[in-house]
Amino acid sequence: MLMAIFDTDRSGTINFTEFAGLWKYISDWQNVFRHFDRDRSGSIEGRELSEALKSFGYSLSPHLLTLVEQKYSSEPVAHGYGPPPGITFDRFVRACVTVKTLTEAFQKVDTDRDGWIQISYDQFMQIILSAP
Ligand SMILES: [Ca+2]
Ligand SMILES: [Ca+2]
Repeated sequence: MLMAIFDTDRSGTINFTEFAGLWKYISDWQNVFRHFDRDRSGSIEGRELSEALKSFGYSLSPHLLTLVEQKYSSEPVAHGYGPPPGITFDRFVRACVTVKTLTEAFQKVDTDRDGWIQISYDQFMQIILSAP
């Protein structure tokens, strides 16, 4: 996913300029992640997720927040080691980029901004496939 975003000249590799962009992007995200990981658990969970998304301008219903959390949380660990429960860094970035991509795709179609859209199967598939 990162490769696809940062390989801006689509050469299949990441050159120095692209790498610098990537590095800046990751360190920015790490700051965001640390900022919202209020209990310093190493993962984003519950309120931390809703606060993060709200600060990006996405106010999801509690039901949707639960779905996002379930979808992007690490699998529970049976043996007591592995990633902490909740959403770890790379999954957090993916969750935010997905929410952003899908929300923007919806808003582009919802031209009268009433929160409802009527779309064809083709448009629906385009929106889903545009998500990372
Ligand atoms: Ca946390
Ligand atoms: Ca509409």
